[in-house]
Amino acid sequence: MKVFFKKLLLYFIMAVFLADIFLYVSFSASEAREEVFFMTDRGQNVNRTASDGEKQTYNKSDTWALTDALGRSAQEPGRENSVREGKYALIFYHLWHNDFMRSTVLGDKKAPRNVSAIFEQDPDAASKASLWGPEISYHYWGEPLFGFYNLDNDEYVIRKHAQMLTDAGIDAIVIDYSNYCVGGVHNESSYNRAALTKLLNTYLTIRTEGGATPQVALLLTWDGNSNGPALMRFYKDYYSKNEYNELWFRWEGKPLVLAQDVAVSEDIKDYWTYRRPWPLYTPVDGPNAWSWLSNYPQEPCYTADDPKEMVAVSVAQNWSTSLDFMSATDSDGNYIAHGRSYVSGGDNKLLKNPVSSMYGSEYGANLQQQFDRAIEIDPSVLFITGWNEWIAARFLKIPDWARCSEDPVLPGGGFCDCFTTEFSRDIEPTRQGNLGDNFYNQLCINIRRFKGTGALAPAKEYPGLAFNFDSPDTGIWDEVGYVYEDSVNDALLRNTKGIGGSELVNTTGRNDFKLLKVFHNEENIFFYAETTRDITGKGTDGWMSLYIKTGDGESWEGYNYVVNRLAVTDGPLKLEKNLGGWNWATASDNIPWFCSGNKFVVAVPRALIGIDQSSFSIEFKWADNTLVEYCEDGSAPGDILKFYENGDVAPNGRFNYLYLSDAASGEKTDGSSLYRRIEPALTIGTGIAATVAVGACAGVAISTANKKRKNKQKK
Ligand SMILES: [Ca+2]
Ligand SMILES: [Ca+2]
Repeated sequence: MKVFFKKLLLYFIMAVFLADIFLYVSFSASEAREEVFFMTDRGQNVNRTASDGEKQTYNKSDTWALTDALGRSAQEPGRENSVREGKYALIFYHLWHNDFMRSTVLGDKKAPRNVSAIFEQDPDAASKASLWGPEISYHYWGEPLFGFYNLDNDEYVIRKHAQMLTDAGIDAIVIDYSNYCVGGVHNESSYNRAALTKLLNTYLTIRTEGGATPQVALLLTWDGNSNGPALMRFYKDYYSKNEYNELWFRWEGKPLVLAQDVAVSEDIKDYWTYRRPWPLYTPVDGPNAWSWLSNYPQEPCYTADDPKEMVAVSVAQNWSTSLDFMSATDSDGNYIAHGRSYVSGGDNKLLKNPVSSMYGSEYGANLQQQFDRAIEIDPSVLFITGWNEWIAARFLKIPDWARCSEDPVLPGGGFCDCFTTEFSRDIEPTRQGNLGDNFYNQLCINIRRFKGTGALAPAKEYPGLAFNFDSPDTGIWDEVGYVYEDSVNDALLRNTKGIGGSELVNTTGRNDFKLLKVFHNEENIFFYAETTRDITGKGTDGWMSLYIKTGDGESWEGYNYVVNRLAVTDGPLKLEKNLGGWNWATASDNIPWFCSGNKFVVAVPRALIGIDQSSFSIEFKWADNTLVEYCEDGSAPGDILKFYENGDVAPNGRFNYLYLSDAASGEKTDGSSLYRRIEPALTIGTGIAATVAVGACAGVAISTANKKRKNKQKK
């Protein structure tokens, strides 16, 4: 009885604040439609001073090579620095999963429910009420790569996100507080206090360790009257505390907040730089307003000084002629929101299955069109939506403001801001559908287009110089070698509970790469890896492996060769050549190596990897303990997403280090050729299903892992 009452009360509270939001949106939407303002040419951008926005620590990720699962590449660095000053990239970020899922988990034993998985199992799920959670309960559109995480306690994920976003060139996360203090009333369940505190403290720790994180800004509800009470609360709990000072994203010299200065007490009013949140997908109605979602062609948000201060870029949009649902259908039952594959002016698919591979969601055609538009305008800031929203409430009655949707909805219900793989707007990687890490890499590629790259100096040949494996002297590396860095403290361990109580465990963090060096002579390329502590784990598969991309021949995810993939105990290491997919053949079983303390060295004969010319460029990557799940035949599957999840890799994620000999040109591709390299997003994405290269073998391992997790959940 008690639980039932509590549930009713929670639903009532939720309904009240949702209704508040919707009423306000409905009002301002109709108002704004009356006077749609189109931005035309407003002249040149203004130059900003360095104090306007703080830079994250520079980790040289803009000089790393990157080619994604679809063959799309990032612009490579040239010999000269081409970083464009005064350009910033911000991304919309969510902390809400635990607080907003709390009542759902209490009221639904099957929570968290996964909308895309429900449709994958039964394409007719929309007509079956029994497959869904209660009305107004939250559902995930898919499962994140890192599982149904709870940021209140999951430092592993906060650290992974910080690293991935920094590597992508994101300057700040903008945390969604649009649901907080609606109506001016503090509500602990939408304050996300535990998650915000955990995130800020973890960011501070990462910085203390010498690592990099994005800066932080908040976005409050667009009801200006509610902003005052909210800001005063945030000031008391966070902004007034000196230790957090360094984390705020500063704009015009002060911490940026997306809010209005209405009803903020005078003593703290001047603390922030304000930008008014603009919730519609139309151009803003005046200066100093920022949108975070906009229909193509987006127009710049502006100030009196800067005609193109910011342009919004989004993955998908659930609004066309009226604010509406991602699950909206036409009268024939075809889904009509602007999903991941949607292209303005394109030949878009109208389908009845919202997870159909016919969409080609994985190509991100919508996001590419939005990026192309924004980069063409070339504002000071790109504000990208978004990273990790993941959840939306299930409505059985469509509210009045959703004018395109049919009411009554199908028994499955309606979902407003995110729905399925196609109809969602998160960039964070997932195994759902074919999305993989495509959107993350697309983000990296486009931010690099916008912000430019650092310089990559030529690597010199040292004729006659060699590392002597018979009489090893690691001092040689103090004098020579091209130097690369990897983040420290990123060989992470995880043991926490996710949403719904699932155990999220990862024990693969082992050797933590720190410093990597390379040099070559006429015959060999010498690779050196240094870790933060003494190297452990000898005798296991995937121990201190070196992946090499020469660009020639068969490859797995671009890698033509790998050194030390399989367990060794003694004797020389194996060099393997790729035979296509995750199939390798021994090219040499005589690779010399050295390991002592925290130092590891191998020499790869150039002739064996087809590098016999004086001028060459290769990409390489170190990986430790990423191969830890096995197929039924005992072999480890080739699953590149494990580079994000397991052990440590250098450089991070799918990136590779570039090693360009001094004779190699180092000429960067110009913007136009780069554009051609990512253009397939627009042309292929019209319906050809892609295959993210994960072998059948990987499927076995993944489903086994899922079973294990389910079993743990039952206990
Ligand atoms: Ca590391
Ligand atoms: Ca790393």
